[in-house]
Amino acid sequence: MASENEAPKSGAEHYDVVIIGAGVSGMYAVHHFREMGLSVRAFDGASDVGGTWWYNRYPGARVDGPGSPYYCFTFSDELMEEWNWEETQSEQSAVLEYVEFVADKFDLRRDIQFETWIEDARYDEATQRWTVKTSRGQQVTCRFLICAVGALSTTNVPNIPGIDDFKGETYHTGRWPHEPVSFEGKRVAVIGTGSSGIQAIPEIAKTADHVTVLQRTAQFAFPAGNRPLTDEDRAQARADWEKTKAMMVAHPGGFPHPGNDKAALDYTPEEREAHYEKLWKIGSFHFFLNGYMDVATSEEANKSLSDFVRKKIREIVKDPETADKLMPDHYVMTKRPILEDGYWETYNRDNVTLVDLREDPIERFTETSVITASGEHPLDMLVLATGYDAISGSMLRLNPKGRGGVSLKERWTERFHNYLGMTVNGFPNLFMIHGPGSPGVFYNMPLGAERQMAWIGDFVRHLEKHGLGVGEPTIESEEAWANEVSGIANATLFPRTDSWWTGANVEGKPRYFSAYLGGSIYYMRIGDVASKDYEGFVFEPVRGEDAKAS
Ligand code: NA7
Repeated sequence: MASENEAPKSGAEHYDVVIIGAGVSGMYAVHHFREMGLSVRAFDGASDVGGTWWYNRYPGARVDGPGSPYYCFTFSDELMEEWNWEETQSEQSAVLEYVEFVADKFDLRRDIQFETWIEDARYDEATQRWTVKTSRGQQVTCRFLICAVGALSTTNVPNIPGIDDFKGETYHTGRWPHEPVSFEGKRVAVIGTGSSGIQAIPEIAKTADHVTVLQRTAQFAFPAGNRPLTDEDRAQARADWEKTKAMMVAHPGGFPHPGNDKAALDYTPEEREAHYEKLWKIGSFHFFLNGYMDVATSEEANKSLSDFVRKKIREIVKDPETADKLMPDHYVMTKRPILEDGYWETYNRDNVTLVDLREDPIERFTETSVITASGEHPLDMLVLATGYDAISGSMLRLNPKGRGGVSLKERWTERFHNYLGMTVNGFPNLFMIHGPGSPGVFYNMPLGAERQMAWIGDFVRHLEKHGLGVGEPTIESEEAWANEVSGIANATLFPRTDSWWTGANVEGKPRYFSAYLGGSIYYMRIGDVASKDYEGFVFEPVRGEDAKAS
């Protein structure tokens, strides 16, 4: 359990490193900088470690990537030896237990203060230090500010007329209560059919009286292919761990799979169909790891896969009208690929109704119902599976103030200016983890955090070695990085679809594809910058004794 919730201390506290967030990335940051001999303090609004995994307790929540045992930290071989993953697509509770185990093993909580929000973060040019103010009234200064604030943590709550008047239970999947939620005998509406909605809907439908799914965009979803891991699987994973880690580092997404250079258009339609059938049976992320690489770049290749999935949906969903409403019409993969377990079959149940909001939009909520163009749907509960102000949203919520008191919100009006996906001009010694301009959500996130933190650690050593106080990127290097990020994205179909990757899910947000799609190339690029004496950065010498690390 959380142990570091002591009352605020009087006077300012000083650390070398302040870490905002104690999810997977923030936890590793505590360990990494502590190992470097720096003084460290982390803060998190939650009551314990885990970040997204602490908050997302909705029914059906599971790892929806390539899965266990490789969605994990790699910095300690003992973790692979000691932790027994039970399934390939681990449940949320299993991932949370794992991160708690890591926190115990490395005594991370000693340097983490929970139930504490950072209300302000401000750079002081005279001392070359950041000062953060906490919700507990503390003032804490540091030389290095690590923003491990989460790429999927600021919830997106729809602004629908009357939604606040609704008197029934209302839950967002990203802020699910810790107490059990019963759906028994209840009429439940779910808004949202992204990863969270598609995981939650089948579970809710098992016990609810009725489920009304309010769908804005029909989605592609692939079988999760979850299976138990056996003792043999675990023994094999342990025996191969050294080799596996090297594969993970080399792989574009950070997973232990060989690279893939097969192109759909090099095969006949029959060969493609047979390959897709095989992958559909295996499930998990194999469509992306072992599928055809041109699906993300060629309209024709993309259509071969999207036609296949549409056919599968029609085969599973019995009512043709419902199946019609479930037909996705965007390029497959250009919204976050979704793994499902019984989602399509759920529409064969008598207690589930699908409302296509494109044809039948929501007009408003009342105290007891939602009214769409076609009529009123009485409700006892509303589940918002409406996602996040992703990638950039949590940085903007933090809204640090850099040189001259200029806030991130002021700098990020048109675009999320950054260099290497980690640093921002005017915000010296501030580092973002999994921020815009980095591979972030396109990469195995614990491994990505480790690799970004290794780079930041080297940056800190560079400052120490050369008697420098702070470093930050130039505007020119930010522009060049923006061109690089967009250049890679524009060679794919990803920017052509409205998604949280492009910021289209949040009103008023700059709309462009902000992730670095180059995968492992990213880590070569940042290594290259370091090896060239941090090309693209400017540095200031340490300004007097007061400015030195405490
Ligand atoms: P997502 O993938 O952003 O899904 C949110 C869903 O909610 C999606 O279907 C949205 O439709 C829908 N949505 C959002 N706002 C509205 C409004 N106002 N009206 C109707 N429907 C709306 O979030 P998830 O939580 O499912 O997944 C996020 C990641 O978490 C996921 O990739 C995993 O890695 C874990 P849209 O498609 O925008 O039309």
